[in-house]
Amino acid sequence: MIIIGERINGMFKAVSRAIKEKDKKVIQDLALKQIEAGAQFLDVNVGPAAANSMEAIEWLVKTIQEAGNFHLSLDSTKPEVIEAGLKLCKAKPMINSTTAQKEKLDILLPLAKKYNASLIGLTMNEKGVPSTVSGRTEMALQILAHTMEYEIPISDLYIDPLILPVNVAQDQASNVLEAIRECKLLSDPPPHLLLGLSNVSQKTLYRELINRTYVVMAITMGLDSAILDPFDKDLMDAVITAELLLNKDIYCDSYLDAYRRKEKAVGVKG
Ligand code: THG
Repeated sequence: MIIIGERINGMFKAVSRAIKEKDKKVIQDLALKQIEAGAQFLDVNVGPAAANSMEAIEWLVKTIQEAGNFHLSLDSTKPEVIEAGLKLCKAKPMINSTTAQKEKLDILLPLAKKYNASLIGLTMNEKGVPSTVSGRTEMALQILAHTMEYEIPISDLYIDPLILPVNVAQDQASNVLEAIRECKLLSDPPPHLLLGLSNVSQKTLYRELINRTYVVMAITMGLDSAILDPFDKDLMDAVITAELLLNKDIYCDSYLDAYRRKEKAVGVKG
């Protein structure tokens, strides 16, 4: 699994405050601790409150890279904010994200190419997120076709079928699972499949249990990457165990430790 740490997001009050007050330590601690916990990428989102998002993302990227040259996932709906971050990235970055809208693809695919970045493609367009499995799969196909046209390797494409909170869109959780399975069949080799896992449990009780259960179900369907909270050790252990049970790793009594050691030695995969 490719793990993208979700914690550097202005949605969290501590991060939003750190951005406002230019408190480097809060951000650098979050970066180092997420990597230590097993994240291979760090999602970087200035959040809704940032007064100047260009300046905020530049400060975040510079501040994080003072702690190490980590792979960053630049999370913004504004291409100009993403590009401001891309210009500063030292390790291969990820663009988070494009939608299936042609106008968006025609801006973000050239950016991915110019900066040799991976790209997350959300299965949505100007009308929103489709509620059916086939709607999501169709949009994934549009993103895939454009990626090929721009001659960007499919190994750099991450399709995100967009999981919604189970307390407001309960029927969507199973549709997303089905969409993951179908999107894996769209090309050979297939694109990566990614979720912003914590969305599923926003404002629910038993958040950790819902996240942990859903990630295992999604991995069974072919999920191979997720934006999640790497500080949730039970969640990370569930991810590692799901991959073991799908025969992606060799069993040994100390497989949890062995996986963590191997991840550290190998660094980023895919
Ligand atoms: N797909 C892609 N990118 C994404 C998402 C996605 N980026 C953002 C988001 N979704 C993934 N990241 C988070 C980060 C935090 C939370 C959920 C998803 C979260 N935050 C707490 C909350 O809302 O309850 C904040 C609590 C606090 O303030 O402390 O749950 O789907 N490509």
